[in-house]
Amino acid sequence: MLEHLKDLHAQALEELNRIDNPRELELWRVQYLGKKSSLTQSLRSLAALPLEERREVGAQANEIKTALESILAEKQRLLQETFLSSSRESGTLDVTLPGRPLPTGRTHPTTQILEEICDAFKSMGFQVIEGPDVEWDYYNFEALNMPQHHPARDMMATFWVDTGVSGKARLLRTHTSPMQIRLMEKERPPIRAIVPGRVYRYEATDATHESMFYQVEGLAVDKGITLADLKGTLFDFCRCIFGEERKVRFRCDYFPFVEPGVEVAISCLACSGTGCRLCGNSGWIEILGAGMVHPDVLARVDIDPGIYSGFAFGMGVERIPMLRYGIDDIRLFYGNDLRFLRQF
Ligand code: FA5
Repeated sequence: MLEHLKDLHAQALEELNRIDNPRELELWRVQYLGKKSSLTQSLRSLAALPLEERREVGAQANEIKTALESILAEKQRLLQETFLSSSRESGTLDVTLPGRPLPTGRTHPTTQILEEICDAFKSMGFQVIEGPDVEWDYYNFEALNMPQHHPARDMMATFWVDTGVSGKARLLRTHTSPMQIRLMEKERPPIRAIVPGRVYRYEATDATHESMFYQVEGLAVDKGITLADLKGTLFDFCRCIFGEERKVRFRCDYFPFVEPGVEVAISCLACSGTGCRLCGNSGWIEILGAGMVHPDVLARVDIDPGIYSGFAFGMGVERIPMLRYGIDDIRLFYGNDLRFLRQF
């Protein structure tokens, strides 16, 4: 056995001397140090030898293995060096060239602001939930006090998926408010939740209107909730997102599913309120609609409006970074122009 190991060692060294390329070196490694090599087999068969012989053969086999491994590493290094210097001489490889930078992705500005909005409301105790983009007519309109032929349906031109009978037709949700109903059907007060998501409107686009954009819906239902709670929550939110110095306008508006309804606008950052293309020369940009949940809506989901009350709001997400960074066209968000997206 010892003789066999010595011969093996000598043969391995002799063959290694003749090798001058990495492919042959790899074949050599497999033959002399691989799992099926004679050396590995010898080490495996040690258990069958008598104790004395086992010690001697084991020590010898391990010594040869270590020697072959280190000479292999040395040969690999030499071959690599030879390869590099010959490539350098023949001019096929310029090792001084800097590596090619890999382009790194980044978070879309809408996602960044959504995370910020969610964090602001989470810190006020709201949970974050999501709902379906394809919605039933019932949730999008009927349950929100907009039966078929109600004029308020015209405020939100709709992409219909299929036009079944009223309530059973399906559409791309025109706002996140249907989640108010889904939430109240599932949970009993106290409820405090926000719902971020995409909404769709079949309308002509302009600097502040897209046909697909994001909204964040908010809903709070409990005993004793008043308009003052809504105002406090939204003012806190605006201060948190836009800073103390931004002016916030709170005034009456109409939405069939709230009573009273309000609209919140922020003084235009692009023109500081003097009027520009972004704010349609009004000095203000409307960011959300809100109000106290209509008693009929509460009653429809079996929440007693005599005991409970609630507020709801729905904000346009893209308008927030538009205000903050002075972006004067909402269509830039989904145009996939990397020059725009790389700025955030
Ligand atoms: C609604 O969608 C109501 N669901 C909001 C609401 C919720 C009212 C809860 C009461 C209670 P409105 O259509 O105004 O309302 O849209 C809300 C916000 O979405 C607007 O203030 C605006 O910031 C944004 N928005 C509306 N239409 C567009 C559009 N085409 N492109 C971009 N943002 C829009």
